[in-house]
Amino acid sequence: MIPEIEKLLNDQVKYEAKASAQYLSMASWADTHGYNGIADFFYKQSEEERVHMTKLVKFINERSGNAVIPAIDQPRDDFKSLMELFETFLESEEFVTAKINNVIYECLQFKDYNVHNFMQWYVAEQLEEEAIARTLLDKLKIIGDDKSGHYLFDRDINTFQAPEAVR
Ligand code: OFO
Repeated sequence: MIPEIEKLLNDQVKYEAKASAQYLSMASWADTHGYNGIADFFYKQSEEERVHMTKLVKFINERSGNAVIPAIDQPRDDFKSLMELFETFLESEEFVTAKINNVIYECLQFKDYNVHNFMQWYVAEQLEEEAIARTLLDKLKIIGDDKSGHYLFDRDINTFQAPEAVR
C-alpha cells in the first residue's frame, strides 16, 4: 500500500473513532436529559461510525498495510441545548466529509484507483448523514424554544429520513 495513502486511511480510522465516541457521549447526554428518542438516534449513529472505522481497519490490513488503533480524547458532553447538540453533529459530519474528500484527492494524485474506489462508499454515506443532520437542525430552528416541540422532536426523530435526492 502506498505509505502516504496508508497514513491518510489511518487518520480516517481516527476520525471515525472520534465521531463514534462523540455520538456515544451525545446519546448519553440525551439519556440524562429525558430525550430517549434522541438518545437512541445517537446510540445508532455511534454504532454506525464504529462500523465505518472497522471497515477501514480491515481494508488497510487486507491491502497489506498496518491499521493503527488510535487513542481517543474524551468527547464533549457539555451541551447547553438541543440546538448545540445538533450543531455539533453537523459540524462533526462536515469535518469527516472534508477529510474523506482529501483522501480521494490524494488517491487521484497517487493514482491509487483501488482506494479511490473503496472510498466511494464513504462519499455516499456522508452525503446521507450530512443531509439528515441538516434536516434535523432545520426542524430544531423551526421549533425554537417551544418545549412541546422538543417533546415531539424527541418522539419522532427516529422516523425522519434524509431527503430523497440523497438516498
Ligand atoms: Fe459520518 O462519518 Fe463515518 O464516514
